[in-house]
Amino acid sequence: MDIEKALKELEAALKEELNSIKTIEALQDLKAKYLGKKAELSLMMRHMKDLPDQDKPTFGQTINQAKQRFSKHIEHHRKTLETLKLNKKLEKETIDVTMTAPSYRLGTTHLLNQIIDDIEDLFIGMGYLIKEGPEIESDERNFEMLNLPKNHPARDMQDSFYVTEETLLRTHTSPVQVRTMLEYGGQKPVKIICPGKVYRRDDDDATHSHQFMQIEGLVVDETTSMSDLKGTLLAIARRMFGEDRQIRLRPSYFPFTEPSVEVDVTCSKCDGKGCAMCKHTGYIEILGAGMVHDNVLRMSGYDPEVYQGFAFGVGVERLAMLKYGIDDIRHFYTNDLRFNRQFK
Ligand code: FA5
Repeated sequence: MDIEKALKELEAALKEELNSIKTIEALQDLKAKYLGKKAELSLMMRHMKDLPDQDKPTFGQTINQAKQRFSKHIEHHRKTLETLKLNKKLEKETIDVTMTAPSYRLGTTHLLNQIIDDIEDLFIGMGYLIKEGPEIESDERNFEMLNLPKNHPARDMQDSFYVTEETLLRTHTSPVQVRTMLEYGGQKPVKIICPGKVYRRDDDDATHSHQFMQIEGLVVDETTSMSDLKGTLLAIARRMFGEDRQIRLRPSYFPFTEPSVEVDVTCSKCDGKGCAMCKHTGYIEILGAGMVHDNVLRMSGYDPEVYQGFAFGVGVERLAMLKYGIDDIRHFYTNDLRFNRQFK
């Protein structure tokens, strides 16, 4: 058998067949046909045993060289196929950078968080720390340690959601006052604001929600006076409603402060002249405040003979409603994006 001739013919046949191979899978089959165990090349190898010993090495070498050439042809074709496939894929995935892209609306910080951020910014600038407390609070810290013992009639001012007999969803941010004073061990001055969610069993209407936000403020040291409180409240009023606002304090009652005050700000709509928004009084009520009650200081470890302090608590929704003329508190929670997007 003329092995050289046979191999040449086989190689020519392989090359011919390769021309019509268009897929990797078909190439795989062709490879098996020409280089597999049952391929002609492998069968030729079997003839080796019939050859005289001196011819065997040349015969083997010739077959192996043919094998290498066949493999090369197949591999070369594989690369060509892969390049074609990749090019096709890239062609399909071509990006037209000149096309106009769909526009995405960016979200905005919720108005209530904007107000909180703004007030935090104001108070951080005055050296206050920001403190937070849990929304599920003990009856003791929410009421008792704020001078509201069990069965105290003033508890009716804040109708509550109890979780167990001794725990409830906090009705105000004032328990964070207690937590901080206890943490400081009655030893060092306190200067904090505490923003957070609070809960009351109030019926939802245009101005009341069962869940709302408050920001509490507390300063305790050896010299704090009512005039410091008034200056601080004026700073809040001006930050929220404009630099030309004035405030007035009216006597009020909170069990945890003595004296207690309600704070009104001159109406920003009529500039204090009287209009529908301020019910023709020229003033709008914005928050409750007072000097920390001796009992509260004492219960949290501060000696009222040495320390005194002021505190205030403001409803964030109320501030936002007054600032932007929002007529219904429910807008804050119904998540109508058209409402939210107005406050970029
Ligand atoms: C308090 O919660 C006192 N802890 C505030 C305080 C702190 C006074 C420190 C003195 C010293 P009051 O119950 O008034 O106070 O609530 C404060 C503010 O929360 C109100 O002015 C109002 O803006 C807001 N608020 C009260 N109830 C609701 C409600 N159901 N929905 C929305 N806002 C409310």
